[in-house]
Amino acid sequence: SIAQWSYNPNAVDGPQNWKEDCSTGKRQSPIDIETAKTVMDKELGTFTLVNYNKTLNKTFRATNNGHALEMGFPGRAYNVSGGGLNGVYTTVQFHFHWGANNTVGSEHIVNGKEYAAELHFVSFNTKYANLGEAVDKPDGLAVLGLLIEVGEHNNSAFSFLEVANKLVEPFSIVNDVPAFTFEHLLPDDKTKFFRYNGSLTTPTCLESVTWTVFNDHVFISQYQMNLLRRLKKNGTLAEFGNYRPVQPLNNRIVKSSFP
Ligand code: B30
Ligand code: ZN
Repeated sequence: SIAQWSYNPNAVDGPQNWKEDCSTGKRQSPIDIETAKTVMDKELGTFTLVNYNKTLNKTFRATNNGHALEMGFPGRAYNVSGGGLNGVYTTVQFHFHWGANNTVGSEHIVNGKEYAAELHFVSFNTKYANLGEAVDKPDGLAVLGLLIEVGEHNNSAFSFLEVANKLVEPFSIVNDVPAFTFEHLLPDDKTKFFRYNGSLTTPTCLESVTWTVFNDHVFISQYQMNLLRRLKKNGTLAEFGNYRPVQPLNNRIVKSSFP
């Protein structure tokens, strides 16, 4: 089925009217992380990020998938474990969410504060055969979320964003992006993070994600931010961005790895 959905808040297919788990779920994402209500959990420990510090002899696939800029990776080279995750998760893609201007664009917000963009490293639990098998399981996915601010300095780790110039039209693909090192995209301090059980932030909003949102932010330049804003989906990505509004916490507890 070709389910139609958009980020237009006033449209019949906008976020308020998304169907399936988006409307019926009780562990939906994103959320507002109210730091005063988080509960520290010493057991969360630190992440083991296999090959995140290496530039492997590979190429990545960059796509405008119609709702975001996504970088896909072949094979199962990049793994995430530790950090309170049960088992080993293998990274399949990362993508960005952003806004029409720098005051909006992140999906998660912290104490009501929105950031200009958010990066999601998406990994699936290797106890499942593939992403498709994992995507509807309660422990199927682990997403690492990074809050992005627009800073004065140019962060060369994000220079791959130049590929956005070739991804302006929806469903464009660039297959031969030279591999780069993920570690430089992550905040220096990876020991401070928030943890909760949530969902995919796009339809069908399946409730399969163990969420990590790092406490420290990363910076991109205004020029790099504007590269993301060039992507089109019938014009609506530039107009409304591609971030979902925050969802009810319900009875969930947000843990923190630090006091
Ligand atoms: S997110 O990190 O919560 N924004 C998916 C993974 C992570 C998030 C959202 C969605 C996902 O795997 N969706 C199903 C597969 N998608 C591919 C994709 O990720 O781009 C197919 C699709 O929707 O039709 Cu869009
Ligand atoms: Zn996302």
